[in-house]
Amino acid sequence: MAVIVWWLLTVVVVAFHSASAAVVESTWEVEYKYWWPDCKEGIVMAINGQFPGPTIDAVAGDTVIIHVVNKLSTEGVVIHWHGIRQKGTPWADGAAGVTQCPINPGETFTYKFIVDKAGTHFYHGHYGMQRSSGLYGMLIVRSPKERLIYDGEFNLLLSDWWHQSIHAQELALSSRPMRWIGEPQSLLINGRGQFNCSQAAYFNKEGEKDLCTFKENDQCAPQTLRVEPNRVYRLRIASTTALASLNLAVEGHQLVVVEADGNYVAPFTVNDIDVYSGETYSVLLKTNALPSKKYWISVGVRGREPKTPQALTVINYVDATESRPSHPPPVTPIWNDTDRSKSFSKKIFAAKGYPKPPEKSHDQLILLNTQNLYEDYTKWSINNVSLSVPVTPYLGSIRYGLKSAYDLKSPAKKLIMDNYDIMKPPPNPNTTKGSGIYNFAFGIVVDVILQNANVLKGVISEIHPWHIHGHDFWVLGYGEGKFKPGIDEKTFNLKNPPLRNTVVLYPFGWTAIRFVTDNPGVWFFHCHIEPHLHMGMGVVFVEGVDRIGKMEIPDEALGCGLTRKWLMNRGRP
Ligand SMILES: [Cu+2]
Repeated sequence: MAVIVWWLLTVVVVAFHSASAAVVESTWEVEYKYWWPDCKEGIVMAINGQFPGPTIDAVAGDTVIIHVVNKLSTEGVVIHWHGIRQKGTPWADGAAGVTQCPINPGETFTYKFIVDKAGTHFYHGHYGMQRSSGLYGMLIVRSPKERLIYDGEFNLLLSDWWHQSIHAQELALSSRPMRWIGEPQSLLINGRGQFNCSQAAYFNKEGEKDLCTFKENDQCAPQTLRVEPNRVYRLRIASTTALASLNLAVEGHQLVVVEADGNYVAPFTVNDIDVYSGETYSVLLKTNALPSKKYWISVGVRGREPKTPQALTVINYVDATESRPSHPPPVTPIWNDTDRSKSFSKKIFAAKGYPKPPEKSHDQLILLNTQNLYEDYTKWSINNVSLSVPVTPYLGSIRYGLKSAYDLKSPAKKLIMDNYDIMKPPPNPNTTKGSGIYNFAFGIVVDVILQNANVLKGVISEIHPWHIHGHDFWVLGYGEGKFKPGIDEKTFNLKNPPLRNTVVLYPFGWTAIRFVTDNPGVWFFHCHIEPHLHMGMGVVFVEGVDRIGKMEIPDEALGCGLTRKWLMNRGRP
């Protein structure tokens, strides 16, 4: 495979704070709207009447100010800025119950934070399963000194879509017995998909749907990417799926992966790219195919048996004479070829110039991921605790020392796993529920080993993309089977591990990450699969309790639960 070099020899990480930093300010009204994301009418959570929400386009060092007006008539809302570390502004992270109270209907909350580092990011709802209802959009932070060379760019925000409302989905998952929500009806590219028809039906494949007849201005009509020949385009890809792991391919073109989760990576060339929920990538695409033709971009499901058709859109060269692509869309790699997925993950290394991780860690967590039952409700547990997020946001209860707001007992740092067989269903299916935290001193190095296991029944272990708030972490390695403490650490990549904020935990295996507790605050660390998080698959990290105790947190973030009471009396009994 030809190595394509459009990349400068070194990439220097610029922690940039420009003297000319600007303010990017908007007011966003969040409300339900009728919409046709996949040509079938549904309701979406729209921002200022748009779905997906508006793209934030800022430059590193800028201050972003978003006034979120909750125009939902009966439910609270928050917005999380996925990939933004919120240094010094943990209350602006937008995680309900962790960093703030949900914004009440009719009320406005102002998010104000600095985007300190360039990268491809997105934002999304983080209360209940609101992300699944379409509350998301892109968040692009540009570098004032961009090292990548390209002529144009496109955003591809990928999501999955159900016809059942999120309220019905939340109830189904919280029922006893649990009712599974099933696979998504459609995949969407920039909020557009086709449920009841196929754009590629003219290839007359057996059992295929009818050819789409949408009109250009329909809400489900795909956005064509118009390109000029022999140019380089940056595709900024983000996945905000509720469930689906995805694979994206561009017919007739290779992709050079250059960025992952807002960090440059050592460039490598692929024919297609896996994208898990919570991840972002930039790839460079050279338009060196026959310019008289049109080409498919296809997005399909990996990791779960796909029952959802591919999402499609088209790349058009300006002088294309074809009316439509003359080849069928790329075939998504077979869903259960986990080795292929792992080989992709293992190609990702930090670009030159990135800081190496500290040589040693001060603390280590081994987090066993299991599916369990709690009083016959189906739950996901971490070290035998299924997270139940409290009403009073941790950031507030820790700031004001309100110790009855959450469980003071921390979950286990590691289970005694000697006898636990991760290849089999849990011998005792029952788990516990809790709201305990992991408490870290400021400025230490923490390793987390995510350990996967078999689910409740059958021989199945699921994919879990884990996302951290307030940080990037180094991905030190992946392994098969059960992690062997004292032995597997020797395999860690300490030379050029990529910095990311989301990492996949493969079935029946482990994933190791390292981060520095350099950001005082309370940070969610959780599976980015929306139903899994809803069923308790997350933990909470508290960093630098003493520093949190001195923070000036805006009262507006804390007007609920015990912090509301505390603020009403300003601590007077
Ligand atoms: Cu999960």
